[in-house]
Formats: sequence, structure tokens, C-alpha cells
Amino acid sequence: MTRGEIVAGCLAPPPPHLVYAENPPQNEPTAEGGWEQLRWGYERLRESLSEVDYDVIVILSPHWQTYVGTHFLGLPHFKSLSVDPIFPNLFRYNYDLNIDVDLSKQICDKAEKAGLTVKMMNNPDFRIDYGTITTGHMFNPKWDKPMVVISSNRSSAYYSVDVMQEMMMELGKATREAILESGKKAVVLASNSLSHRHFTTESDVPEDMSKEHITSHAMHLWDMRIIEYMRTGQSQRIIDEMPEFTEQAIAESDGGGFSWLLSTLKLPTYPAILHGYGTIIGTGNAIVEWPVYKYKVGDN
Ligand code: 2X7
Repeated sequence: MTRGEIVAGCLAPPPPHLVYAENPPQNEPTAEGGWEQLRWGYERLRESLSEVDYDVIVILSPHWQTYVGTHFLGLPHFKSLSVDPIFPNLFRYNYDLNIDVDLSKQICDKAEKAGLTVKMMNNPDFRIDYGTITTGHMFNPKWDKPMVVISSNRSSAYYSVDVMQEMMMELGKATREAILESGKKAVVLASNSLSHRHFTTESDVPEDMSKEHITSHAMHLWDMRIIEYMRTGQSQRIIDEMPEFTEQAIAESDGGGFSWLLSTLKLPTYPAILHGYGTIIGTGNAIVEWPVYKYKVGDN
């Protein structure tokens, strides 16, 4: 069998505001637009990958929180309504998605062999979290590729960011090995914002862009620092500074997706492409692509 490969990795932020502002038929609320910088960023990401061939999308979602171990969606098909618990006014989305159960199981088994606590999620009535849906929709609005969806075990909350990072680096390696052995071509997505300090109130018109800005200068500085590292191929520095970044910027890297992503890509030293940056209710969001397909190095 030919070896599989990871063709690209992306930071693909999940704020439901992006889906709300797009007005797709699946979402019940309607908007007058908003957050265009980021929505154009997602457009550029889709365009950038439009000629790249791949079989499956693998997402780690901080919004699917499983406090005992890492879980994997384990049935071929999920269809229902996903409602954001914080922003039900923006996100009530009728989803219909397909899972690559074979690859999910292969990653789950590899992770178990590496000593991680894992579980296949086989409840047919399970509601998919809004983070998976938002990243899934913004990355591939046609929903025409099967997915692997991985939960966040929140180990940063009950241990520390260092413990979380160690576990997520292992999970990243297991994910990578399973993809290579599967013979499939995959895109890997970390569904997270950067700095993650929300405003405590929402404006009357959520899409009123005159009210949108970063929560604080400190958050801006952290976001720019991490973006600079991504654009200059300094993944190891991101990993080294992850504990400070996560704690001081209250970053959504606490869910493990960012560390996992860099590990699946073997800590890239080539430059990532920044497709867009913008704030959403005060949080910092970057849409970033590591174009592995351009830098065929070793066992991609
Ligand atoms: O999931 C999110 C997020 N990351 C940032 C802002 C607002 C809502 O949800």
C-alpha cells in the first residue's frame, strides 16, 4: 500500500460568529455580515488548497471537552442541530457530517499504544460541538470530505499546560503515524483562537464592527509574537513558550489543538502562510496554513 501523507496543516479558528456572518442555509439566525477580514482569510485558505488532493479532514476541537481521556467520533454519520451554549442567538446549525471511522480507530489505537487514555464515541444521539461545526464549515462549506474528530481532554485545566503539551505531542505523533500507515492523504486542523479573552457583554447588533477590537494591548502583543514565529518557521519556539502564552493570553491553546497540530507536522521549520487575522468579541484569531505539499521533506 502507498504511504499516506499529511498534505497541509492549518490553524482554523472556531468562533460561531463566522458561520453566523456567512448566512449559510444550515444556520437559523441571519446576519448583516461582519468579521470580513477573517471570512476573507478563510476564503484565501480554501483557494490555496483548492488544487491540493486529499481524502480526509482531521480536526482537534477544544469545544468537545472530555475530561477522561481523548475521544474520537466513532460512527459513520452524524446529523442533528448544534446550538452554541454561549451564543445561541448566533449559532443553531443543522449539520450532516460523515466520519472516516477506519482512520479514527487507527489513530485511537495508536494513541492507546503510546499510553494515552482514549475512547471511541459510539453514541448515535451525540450532539457535535459548535467548534467542530464552525471549523468544518469554514474550511469546507460543501462538507464533501469525511472527517476525523478528536476531543480535547482539558489536561491543562486539571494538571498544567506542560502536562497537556506532553500529552498532545504524543497524540500528534500517533495521529501522524496512523495517517502515514493508512495510505490516506489528510489535512489536519487545530480548531482554536489565539488570545481568548472575551468581552463580558455583547453589543446589541453582534455584527457591529465599530465595536470590535482586541481585548487588551497585551493580548495583541502575544498574538503578533506567535504569528511571527509561525511565519518564520519557529515552531519549537512556540512549543517552548506555549505555557506562558496559554496562561498570559488565556489562549485557546489550552485545549491542546495547537501543540497537537505542530506535533503532527513534526515542528515545521518552513514558513506558514497567514491568510488572515482578526478579533471576535475581543479574542484574537489567525487563519494559518502550513503548506506541507510545497515542502516535501522526508516522510510527509
Ligand atoms: O469559540 C469561540 C472562540 N474561540 C472565540 C470567540 C467567541 C466565541 O467562541
